[in-house]
Amino acid sequence: MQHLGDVRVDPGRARVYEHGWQSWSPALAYRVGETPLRPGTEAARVMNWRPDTRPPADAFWGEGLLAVDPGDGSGIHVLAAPPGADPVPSIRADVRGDRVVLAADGAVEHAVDPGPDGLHGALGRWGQTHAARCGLGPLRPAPTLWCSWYHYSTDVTEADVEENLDALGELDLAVDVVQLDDGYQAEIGDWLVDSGRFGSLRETIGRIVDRGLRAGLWIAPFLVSPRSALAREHPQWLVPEATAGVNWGQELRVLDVTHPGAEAHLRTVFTTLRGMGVDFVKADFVYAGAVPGRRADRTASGQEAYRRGMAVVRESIGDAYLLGCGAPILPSVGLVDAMRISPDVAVHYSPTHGGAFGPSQWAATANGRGRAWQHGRLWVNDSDCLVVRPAVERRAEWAAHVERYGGLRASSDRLRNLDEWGLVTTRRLVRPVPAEPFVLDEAALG
Ligand code: 9PG
Repeated sequence: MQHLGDVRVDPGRARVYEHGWQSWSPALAYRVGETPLRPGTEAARVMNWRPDTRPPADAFWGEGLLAVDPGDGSGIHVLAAPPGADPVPSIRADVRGDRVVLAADGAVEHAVDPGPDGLHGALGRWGQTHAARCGLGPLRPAPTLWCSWYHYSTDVTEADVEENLDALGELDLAVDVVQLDDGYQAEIGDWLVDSGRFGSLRETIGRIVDRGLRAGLWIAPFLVSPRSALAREHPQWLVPEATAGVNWGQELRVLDVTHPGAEAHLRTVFTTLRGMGVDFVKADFVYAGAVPGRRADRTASGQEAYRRGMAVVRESIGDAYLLGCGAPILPSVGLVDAMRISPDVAVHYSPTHGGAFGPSQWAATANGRGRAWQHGRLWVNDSDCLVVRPAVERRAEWAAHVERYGGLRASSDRLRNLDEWGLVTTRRLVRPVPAEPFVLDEAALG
């Protein structure tokens, strides 16, 4: 690591903002005496932090972005990767009494923003400038959604979608897109093969479109299950020995999009889905595409492979709306319309699995605030779905969070399970939001 300089701070008031690698990684501000969250397991490090780095337990660590508020009004220090940095550098901040010692493993720009609006103001201005330097065009506001995941999980069936389509018609909800999540596919990687348990993807999409709604689909385009037909038939399309972690009870392999056969396959998958009527894509677990490894194109880094893979997705789906999820944040600027900026919400408030930053209302809320400055600048923020059925703990707090920080508004309850409050709240909050920055105050960072 190269030393970047020292910042003098007021140890009682100073804060450090760590920006994590991908959607599900923590992006939080800490007081300098606090201990930052770190992965508890190897799977969490790969899937929720960054596969190619090991953040220290005793120092702050940002992936491509870290900010220091000295707490004395002298301005916010923003340390950030320049546009196109590959690899995105890691930035380290060690607290030594009344100094914060900064270092990075690659080129980093260091600016002092005079404020006076704290970390959020400085980060928002950094985001605005970064977007312009990346040549980002106008942002597309998100459609409103109904999503199957947070009630049905992988057990969703064609009949469940049908039931909610009926309910949407009866309940007067302003939903544009019905987005089918994980569960329709035979295997991770075999996206065009129906799971016998689900029913028919093609017919489900047809039913959505027949009702005058737009069809949305979840897919994890760079993941391959070792159990899939794809892995069996085309082992040369996988990045040798690379792992994207563990989920669905299996170790996940990585698609090598720099292999011409794999790239052609990716195009076929997305043009076929587009041809079926898919008009909204939730491209999930896409950090996998950037996992380092030996690819067919030896000149391509993980990040380069990721960008190429996402470009293939974009080209193949035409003007369908593209939501990134589990996505490396800085390398995705310009590639997606909307971005999940938090771990998953859950029925419970505190994490019950997946470690300290596992699926939970607490973690989703913390990151929704920590990345609120990105909305309307880098993309539309997806702060995760509104879930307001009676079973949801502290549901009014979650609804208030979605109302304040949700740029993409999606309902993910079984609609017939909503009581009167849940229904009124869903009607009120599932509506279009302008793709313009939120007005934030310092309370946003907690
Ligand atoms: C479908 C889900 C939903 C959800 C996504 C994503 O670290 N993990 O093991 C991990 C697993 C699942 C997950 C996030 C992290 O959820 O965010 O909205 O689409 O996949 O499987």
